[in-house]
Amino acid sequence: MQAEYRKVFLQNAMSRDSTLILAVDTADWKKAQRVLSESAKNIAAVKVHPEYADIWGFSHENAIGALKRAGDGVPVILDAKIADIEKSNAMKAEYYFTKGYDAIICHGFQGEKAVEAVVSSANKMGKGVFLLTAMTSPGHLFKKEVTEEIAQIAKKLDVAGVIAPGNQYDLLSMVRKLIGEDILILSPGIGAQGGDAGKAFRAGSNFAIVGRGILDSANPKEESRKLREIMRGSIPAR
Ligand code: O7M
Repeated sequence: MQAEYRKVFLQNAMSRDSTLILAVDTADWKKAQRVLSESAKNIAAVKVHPEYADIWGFSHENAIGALKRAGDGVPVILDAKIADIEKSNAMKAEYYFTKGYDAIICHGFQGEKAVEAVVSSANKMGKGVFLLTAMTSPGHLFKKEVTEEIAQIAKKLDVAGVIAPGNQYDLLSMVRKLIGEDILILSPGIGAQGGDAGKAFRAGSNFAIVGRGILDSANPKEESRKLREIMRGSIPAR
């Protein structure tokens, strides 16, 4: 069932001709709206933290609607980083999916059963799950063995995709080997956190998640166009 969502996500990316995801990380809604509409033609999706709806003064439903309007109908991925026990994870996933988010980001370190709760909620509602296998932050505690085990959970549950650091290429290629060719890799850490889109792409990433590199650039349209070009070809014809 996650394979179905993956197909929908990929078809969307192909029809928008982009594998760039904009992280709309700004408390200023006017800025978010402006940058998103300027870069809409160059992006496949947006990623948003759950707090922004409230920060911008919207309900979740209205925030999703406003993002989609500004972004020419882009899918909205919720960066909820769900990390709880089975029952609580199921509650959180259902809550957010009911609001209208298209996909959700979930931690993996809480174990397979707890991740499965998010996956089954997503499957019931035709939504996607992206599993976090490691983080970009300096000094993160995702030891290689932990990332390996989370990647194995991703493969076993056949999630739509995983999140793997776009600034740690060895880790990225290790994740790619473990999950196989079908499961998508979405990579943050490009630009402001030192990662290079081309290197991430060559290490096995399919989608670049970029916030500050676009939001803080003098020309978001041009910056997103450049990143989109660098990532071109990151989803081989399937
Ligand atoms: O491009 P940036 O550095 O301005 O923003 C990166 C975004 O990706 C920001 O929204 C972070 O919360 C997120 N992110 C990371 O930076 N590192 C990670 O390891 C994981 C994420 C993320 O998206 O997790 C799903």
